[in-house]
Amino acid sequence: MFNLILFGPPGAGKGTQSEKLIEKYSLIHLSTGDILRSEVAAQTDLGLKAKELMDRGDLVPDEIVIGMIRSKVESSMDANGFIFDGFPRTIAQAEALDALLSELGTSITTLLALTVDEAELIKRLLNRGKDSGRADDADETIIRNRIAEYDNKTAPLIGYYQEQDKFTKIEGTGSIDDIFNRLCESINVLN
Ligand code: B4P
Repeated sequence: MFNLILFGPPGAGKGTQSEKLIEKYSLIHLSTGDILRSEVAAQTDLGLKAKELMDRGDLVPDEIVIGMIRSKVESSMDANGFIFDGFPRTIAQAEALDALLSELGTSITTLLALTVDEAELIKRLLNRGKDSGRADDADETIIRNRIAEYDNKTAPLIGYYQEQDKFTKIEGTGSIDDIFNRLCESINVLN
């Protein structure tokens, strides 16, 4: 299996590029943000717990997202592989993902990290907030909190994957197609 983590701060283009990559490489897209938003829309118990945290720009507790990912991965083990988009976001999530994949006889192939400067991230998210209906895109203070959550809890994953020799940086500014081509070049070396 080819198992890719698409990594980067909020607004780096993970969701945007995942859509294109799943089509080209026939991978299953697992976005914890999308799964959580569908739980919120369906007003499930999990969604009700997650909504307040997401609206503030805080991370949702590890146990919740790890449980969601486990059930999705286990039910798609006949796939060519997965794109993990927005997951893992903490060291505990990364350790749980490694343990789950090893239990299922597979592993992470590589992590591609989209790099975008903070001013551009804020601009993109505020722009999406004009019509996304997402409370977490609508307000600059909340966007800055999401970036702070990334800096404090998610950025330490860089070292975790560097130690496994699985970390590659990809320039995340420019046109969507140019960034897609950069990602494909890295994937084609490994796939
Ligand atoms: P996510 O849904 O993962 O949201 P995100 O980080 O904002 O990334 P997204 O994929 O949506 O945006 P993209 O960069 O593609 O998370 C939302 C919340 O869910 C989190 O804050 C947290 O509360 C919770 N959550 C999710 N996963 C979790 C986990 N594992 N653990 C705990 N909590 C979790 O795009 C952004 C914008 O930029 C778009 O409008 C796009 O059109 C635009 N864009 C993309 N590429 C561009 C380019 N090249 N040029 C110009 N604009 C571009």
